[in-house]
This record gives sequence, C-alpha cells and structure tokens, in this order.
Amino acid sequence: MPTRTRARNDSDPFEEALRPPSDETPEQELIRKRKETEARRVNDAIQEEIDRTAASEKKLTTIKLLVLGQSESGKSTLVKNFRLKYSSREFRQENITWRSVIQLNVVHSILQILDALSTLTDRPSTSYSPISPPSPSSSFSTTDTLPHSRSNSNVQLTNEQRALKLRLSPLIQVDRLLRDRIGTEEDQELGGKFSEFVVRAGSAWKSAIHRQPGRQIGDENGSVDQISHLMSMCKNDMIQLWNDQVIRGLRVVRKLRLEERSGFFLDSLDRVCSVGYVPTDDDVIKARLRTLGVNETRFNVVYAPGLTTQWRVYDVGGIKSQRVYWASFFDDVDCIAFIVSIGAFNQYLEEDPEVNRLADSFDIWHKIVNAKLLAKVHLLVFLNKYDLLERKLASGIRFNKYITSYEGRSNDATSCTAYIKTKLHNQLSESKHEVQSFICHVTSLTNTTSSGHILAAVTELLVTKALSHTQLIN
Ligand SMILES: Nc1nc2c(ncn2[C@@H]2O[C@H](COP(=O)(O)OP(=O)(O)O)[C@@H](O)[C@H]2O)c(=O)[nH]1
Ligand SMILES: [Mg+2]
Repeated sequence: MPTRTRARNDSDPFEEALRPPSDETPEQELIRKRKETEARRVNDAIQEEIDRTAASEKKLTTIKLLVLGQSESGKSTLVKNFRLKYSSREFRQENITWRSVIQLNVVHSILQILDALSTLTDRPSTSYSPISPPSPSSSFSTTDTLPHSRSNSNVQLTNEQRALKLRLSPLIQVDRLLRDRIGTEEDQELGGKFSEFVVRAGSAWKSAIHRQPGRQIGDENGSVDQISHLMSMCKNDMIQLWNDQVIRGLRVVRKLRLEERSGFFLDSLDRVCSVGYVPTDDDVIKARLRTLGVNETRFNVVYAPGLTTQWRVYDVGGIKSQRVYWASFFDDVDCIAFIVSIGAFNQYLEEDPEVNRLADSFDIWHKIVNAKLLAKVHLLVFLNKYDLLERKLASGIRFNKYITSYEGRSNDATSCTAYIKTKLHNQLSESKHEVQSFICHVTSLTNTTSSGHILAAVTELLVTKALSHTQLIN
C-alpha cells in the first residue's frame, strides 16, 4: 500500500507564502519592509492595550456599601437610584414587573379610604355629610388626635357615595389577585388591618409575577389581563373617590394622610389605571414593596477607561426586629449609607407606635457611631424626604411639637435640616471611635434627577478613596 510521504524538498506552504518574490526589486523590498514595520507597530499597540486591560481588571476594586435606616426611610429607593444610574438597562427591563406592585399600592390606598367610609353611618341620605372639607392650601392635618367632637355617629353617606363604595367593591378581589401574583406574605410582626404587605428579599417575587401572567380577558380587539381590566373599570370611580371634597374632609379628620405614605399614586390614577400602563422610571422609584431579609445588588461603575469598580450594595430590613442582623455586616463593608427620613419627623414607628421616627433615627445613629467595628468605615448620611419636610412645615405642622429640643427656632425646612445635621454631627463627635470620613447629603430620593447628581458625587468620592487605598491612584 503506497504511503504518502512529503518529498524532502517540500517546503512549508505558509513560509512559502510569506517569502518575498525572487524577482523583487530594491524599491519593492523597501516598500515591503516599511509595511512590515507598520504592521508590527499596530500589532504591538493592540497587544499593549490587551495587557493593560487585563492588568486593570485584575486590580478591579470591590466597594461594599451597607444601607441602613428605619423602615420606610428610603433604603430601597436609594438602591433603585443606584441601579437606574449605573445599571439602567437591567433596571428598565424590570419596569413592567413593577406594575403589579404599583397596582397593589393603588388598591391599598383606595381600600383604606373605603374602610374609613365604612365606619360612617351607612344610611341613605341625599345631602352631604357635615364634615367640613380641609382648607384648600393643605392636604396635611395639623391635628394629632382624632377630634372626638367630630364623631362619625351623625355622619351619613349620600346615595352617590354609597353607590361609589359599591362600584369599587371589585377592588377587594383585585387586592387578593395581586397578593397571590406577587406572593406577598402576612407580616407576623406588624399585623394591623392595613399593615404593609411584605415579600422575601431577592428576586423570587419578580419571577413569580412572570410565571403568572394572570387570566386574560379578550374580545376581537385583543386581550388584557384581568387585573388591569378591573383596575381600568374602576378608574373613574377611584378618581371620584379621591377628589370627593367631603371624603377628603373625612380623611383629614381620620388622619388618613395618604399623600405622605409610602407608595402613593392616587394623584396619577388616570395614567396608572389605564389598560396598557407601563411604569416609568419615576413610578418604579416611587413604588413601595417592603422586603424581609437582605437584598444584595451588584453593578459596576466605570471610573475611567479600563478602571472599573465593582459595587455590592446590601439593603437590609429596617424594622426593629430586623436590626439585630445589621451588625453581622459591619466588619465586611467599606461604607455605610445611613438614611434618615427627616420628612417623618411627625410620624411614629409602625412596629412601635410610641416611638417618634426622627428620635428613632437619632437612636440608631448613636449605635452606629459607637460601634467599634465601624472605625474603618466611611459614613454617608442621607437626610431624606426633604420634599415631605418642606410640604409639612409649609402646611403649618410645627417641628418643635415633635422634637421639643428644637424649642423656638424658625419652622422652616432649611433651619430644621441644619438642626438635624448638627445633632448627628454632635453625636459623631461624642463617639470614642474615629470613623474614616463623614459626609451628609440632603435628599429627596424620589426625585431621580437630583438624586442622580448626588449619587455621582458619592460614587466619585468612594471610588477615589477605595482606589487610593489600593494605590491605583493617589
Ligand atoms: N416623598 C418622598 N417619598 C420618598 C422619598 N424617598 C423614598 N420615598 C418613598 O418612601 C417609601 C419607602 O421607601 P423605601 O425605599 O421602600 O423604604 P425602606 O423601607 O427604607 O427600604 C417609598 O414609597 C418611596 O417611594 C423622598 O425623598 N420623598
Ligand atoms: Mg426596603
């Protein structure tokens, strides 16, 4: 059987192709050599860039940020702002998932108004009840307790109000459907009639929504899921309920300050309850979903070409019973963002109704600045819900009524904020530990534009500190 062997004088075809032609002139040789030199230069430059990138990626710095603060202070809102700024594609891919949460926020608010109505005498009447509407300048109540003189016993619903209540009763079913869809749990600790719905931290609730598209209701013009259909059917009645002057008066008397509560969308009912509604970025930022446990969010921040920092942000539960888990993170983070809801100065903790929310924040801050494990940590403070503080003070609510140490100082947002800042600073100065740095920002985290600027400054600062620590820059 013949074997194929290469003839001794066979040359390598690759080598042959590269070999200059035997009849090459001196001019052609010169041009060829120039071309070869240029090709080598380009090749070396590419290789250098590859090496540089590989080297900087090896030195990729991780920044771990722990977000602390009482429940509803704005921790998750801060994390959402980070995602919107640095991971906007992924953030926006989830916008539609948040629709169910926003729908539940709406239904929750409406059911609270209906519940307040149900305490009134349910006798038919053709005239309006004697509750006086609030002053047009304010939707906030300046009263702290329900005035007993305005007892509900004589108040009657009109026929129209009773019919409105009836027409909105499908929302009870919508509430159940939405809770099933999102997979909310009963909160064992809060457990009040309208206590917040809660989900476990992580993305399981998002997957659950995708797995259950909901029953479709359709005709020849297409189909829509049952929840959106029912919401749109009730839309005009919800708008009527929200705008009813008498019911507005009742809300003031009952201290049902929905505007200052989490997940308030009643001023956008027309848009939010329309079929085909897709939440905007701002809607997602405003949506309220209470989580149990620790949420870890990761994103990268490109500081300069080839210089990327990896961020890990831990968002933890804020109600009192969850705070015991905070300390387990202390020795492993570079920075703590402590959120104080300054707009909640006249509110009390849901889990402990005796405790003023601002006083509670001072208490938490005291524990943070006195924790030995935090000696090496950068501290960032966000004095959040400034918009709410402004609105409440403008409506006549007095800051010193709740924070008595404020005494007779001016009742304006700038002075009150400066006072809070000084108080936090003094607590820090009294601590026996020295922290790495302390920076304080006044924020309205539901305003994505102003928050974006603040986050850019915060990121720049922390990246610079982290990188100077690793001697990548100095
Ligand atoms: N008006 C106003 N609402 C805010 C602000 N920041 C957060 N919220 C709202 O407050 C609610 C609670 O915020 P969230 O981030 O869920 O609180 P967490 O429990 O600390 O995670 C949400 O409905 C937010 O939209 C703010 O600066 N102003
Ligand atoms: Mg949260």
